[in-house]
Amino acid sequence: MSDTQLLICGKNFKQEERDRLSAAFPAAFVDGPADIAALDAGLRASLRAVAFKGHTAFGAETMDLLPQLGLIANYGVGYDAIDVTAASARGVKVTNTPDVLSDDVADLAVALLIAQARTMIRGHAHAASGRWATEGEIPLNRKVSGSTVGIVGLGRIGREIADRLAAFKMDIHYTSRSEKETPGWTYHADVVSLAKAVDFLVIALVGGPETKGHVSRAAIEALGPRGVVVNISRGSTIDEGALLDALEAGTIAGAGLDVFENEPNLDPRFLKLDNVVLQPHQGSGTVETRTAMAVLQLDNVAAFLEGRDLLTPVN
Ligand code: 8YV
Repeated sequence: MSDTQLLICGKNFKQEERDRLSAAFPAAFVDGPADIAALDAGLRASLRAVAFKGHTAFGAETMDLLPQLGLIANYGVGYDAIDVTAASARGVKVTNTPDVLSDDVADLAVALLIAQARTMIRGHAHAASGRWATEGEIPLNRKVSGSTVGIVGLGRIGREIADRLAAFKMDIHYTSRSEKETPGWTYHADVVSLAKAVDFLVIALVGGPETKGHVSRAAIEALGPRGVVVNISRGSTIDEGALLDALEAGTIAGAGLDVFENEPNLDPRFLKLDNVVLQPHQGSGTVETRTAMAVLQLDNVAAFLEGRDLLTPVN
């Protein structure tokens, strides 16, 4: 049997993140959960912790390949790729990286909303191509300050988004599992009622089976022709087919999207639209925040392997 206790699992780990983890603990590396079965059985038997980064499923069968597994430390606040019920049933703890990324994700949500409403992608192309000088101004666009926004999910990130948009003098509406203490924002018990009441709908839900398709075709229809969807959560939280239908037909005005159902392979229908602003799931993607996430993940691994309390357990 090997004495390596840590497995770094995820091809998207940056070299410095891998180096930081393996400087703290001798570690093995795989590209993703599907590669764990191919590891030497002696190594698998010694592994006690997995540092995980990615969005491919980490399920019960993978856990069963690691008989000493006690921790899956996720790089990210959203841990929908990990079967937490299966982990709990096996006595495996799961940790995530909350809070440290909320500012960045909220910033990107606001940026997507403004970029869509103010046609900034078109504006950039117009200025950068020289057409401004030859063709004159772009068409007038749309005022953001003072409009009405609905936040779907007023958790940590949703709250940061709402606080920012309140500074834009926007009228804030929201849905949440229960009504929250707010400075007079309007609570809606369901997403269709929320969508009916607002122009901008910002999705800040957790991912996973409970929220799959939560922003339904009916909610998208309720948003109406001035409606703009912003999604920084998971592609799964909205009915993506219904969203594409509405964007193509112009039954809503547009969308600003950082997440997609089948990312990084976008539905090709997205690529033909001119009423969307698309980003490559980069909500938390600043040097500062990704460093903080990596350090928090390592701190959880260290706490576990050294027998201390976990910092940010989810089960
Ligand atoms: C990812 C995210 O973790 O935190 C989350 O839930 O979606 C992101 O921050 C990041 O893209 C690494 O996979």
